[in-house]
Amino acid sequence: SSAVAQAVGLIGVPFGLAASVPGTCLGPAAARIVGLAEALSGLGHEVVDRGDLAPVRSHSRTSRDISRLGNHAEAVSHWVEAIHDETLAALTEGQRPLIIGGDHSVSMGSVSAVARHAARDGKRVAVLWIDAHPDFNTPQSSPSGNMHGMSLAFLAGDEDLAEIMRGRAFPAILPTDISVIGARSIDQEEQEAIAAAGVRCHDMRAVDEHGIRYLVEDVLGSIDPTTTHLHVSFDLDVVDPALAPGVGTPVPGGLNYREAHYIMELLHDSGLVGSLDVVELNPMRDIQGQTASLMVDLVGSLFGKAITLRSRQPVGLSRAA
Ligand code: NNH
Ligand code: MN
Ligand code: MN
Ligand code: MN
Repeated sequence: SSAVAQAVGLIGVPFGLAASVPGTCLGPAAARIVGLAEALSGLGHEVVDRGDLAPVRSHSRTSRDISRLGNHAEAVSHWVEAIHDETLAALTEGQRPLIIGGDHSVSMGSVSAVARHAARDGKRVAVLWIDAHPDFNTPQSSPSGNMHGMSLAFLAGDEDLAEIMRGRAFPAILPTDISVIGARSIDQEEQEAIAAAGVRCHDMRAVDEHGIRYLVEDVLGSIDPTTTHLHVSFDLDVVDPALAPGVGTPVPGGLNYREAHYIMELLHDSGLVGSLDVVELNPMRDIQGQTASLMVDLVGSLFGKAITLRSRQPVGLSRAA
């Protein structure tokens, strides 16, 4: 491994009010209990544990009422701002952020900070959203009002959702820089919005037809690392509920064990991942901590754990220069 490897900046976000089922606020605690930090340091990474966030209520009393955006929008906004600031601090200190949720609204804070930081380096951000759901709903299209289903629409620049950041603009992610892998529960209007925007969506049928390697190569092949920072957002409900029961919205027909690990291994081998969030672990729904343990194992694969030693670039894995 490289002598100048970036330290991992670990940020826990015990927030779950943007999800339908209570319990994701316990995610960071469960991840710590099953040894997340130790797994990373065991792989040779320096880990700076920045602890778990608590939001500061900083909005002025005159700021606009945003409750129409979705359930618990005010709380979501406070947390998103806190996550944004902490992620930006980690990046500014030269760390590679690893955000542990919490529900998927945490990515509104982390990815917006990544985009802001990348812009300072003259770069843009590509997002790989590994999830049973594309989370591309807006306040208008959402069937539930749950804001974890709106994160990607926020990041792509939805004008109503921008109010979550209280007017603090960040560079929106271009829809053509967004890829989804593993989707199998997509709402009607959400589907139309994804198609209209040009988001790359590799659903579970695409996994069946092409296999993980082809899809990951397609995503990586679209990224020029000299101009683009890659952020990976991993929602644990992408994994089949038989393997990962500890999530709020399980959907049958998910990734199997090797498919999930193979994505992470290929991402590691690419050397392109600049930041990661892992979200939607719900310890209240878990069985004997198996989903928490799976989470730590999957993070390990992305950070270099391999079944056997092999050359860094697998034979034949190529991407555009
Ligand atoms: N699409 C649904 C909604 O917007 C469910 C979203 N739930 C998730 N997303 N877990 O990852 O309400
Ligand atoms: Mn930097
Ligand atoms: Mn999600
Ligand atoms: Mn999901």
